[in-house]
Amino acid sequence: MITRAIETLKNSTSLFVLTGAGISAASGIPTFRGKDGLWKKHRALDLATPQAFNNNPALVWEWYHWRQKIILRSKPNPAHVALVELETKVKEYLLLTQNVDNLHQRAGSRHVLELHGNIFRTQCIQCGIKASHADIETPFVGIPKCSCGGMLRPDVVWFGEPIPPSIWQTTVDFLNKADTVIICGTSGVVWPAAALPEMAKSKGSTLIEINIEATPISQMVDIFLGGKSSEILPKIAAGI
Ligand code: BV8
Ligand code: ZN
Repeated sequence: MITRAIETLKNSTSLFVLTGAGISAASGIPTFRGKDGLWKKHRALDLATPQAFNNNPALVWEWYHWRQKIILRSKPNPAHVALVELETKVKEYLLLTQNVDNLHQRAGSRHVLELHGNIFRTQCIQCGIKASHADIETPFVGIPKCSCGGMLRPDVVWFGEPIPPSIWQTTVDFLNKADTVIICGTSGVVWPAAALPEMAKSKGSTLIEINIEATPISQMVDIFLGGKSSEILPKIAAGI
């Protein structure tokens, strides 16, 4: 099957790659739904919402601070690095990540579209200004503030919040012309990202899924590669 994926990608002129938490698993970042998942310990679905932040901003910030520390102690893994190589081998390439961990950027990927924002960026809820932010050296000392005095929030898309329209438009525009789509390390249950494989399929793209287990989209993909993305993606990148 991996040979078929390599042959397909050798003939691709526009490649769309969608990644989820699974691609960062090999870096030691807990996924959301895995056995050590974020949802379990910290009921992420209850914390990654505007309501949770309005009710208890300090608790939500503590959770993000904890995640920033885990991520900064980690590093990009061979799957992230393989995508940097893949980007140089295809004429048109777009990497859309659902992850907020900045690991694709740290690996060297140049064109990363962040569907759900970035945990190392903040936005002021008063004046709206965005800034990079990772004060993890200190123990959590409370809610960060903007120079205007407003409270800062993580610049991520919470449940119930819309995807930034420009990000979604860029995504759909590229998907409409992509001849091949790689879906890597996502459980395919979070919307609207979960709608993308079906959209690509309806446009006639060839779908390649990389996951350690089957997902709700597995029955619609053309090539399913069962296994770890940190083992499969380097083989693909080397074969093209
Ligand atoms: C919106 C940022 C509308 C924050 C995140 C019912 C139907 C349809 C939609 C909904 C519905 N009920 C509610 C909704 C909407 C909701 C939603 O989809 N809920 C889900 C739970 C049903 N969606 C939203 O709210 C979205 N917004 O709909 O807005 C709107 C429009 C106009 C105006 C107002 C509103 C916003 C969703 C974004 C949420 N934010 N992240 C943060 O991170 O703190 S989502 C968060 O969870 C991640 O970013 C990620 O996207 C998602 C987790 O998914 P995965 O990445 O897939 O991770 P997961 O752990 O689930 O799976 C890991 C996979 O990897 C597994 O398959 C595993 O097998 C695999 N794996 C593990 N190891 C490896 C591996 N694969 C390969 N190699 C390995 N080594
Ligand atoms: Zn401000």
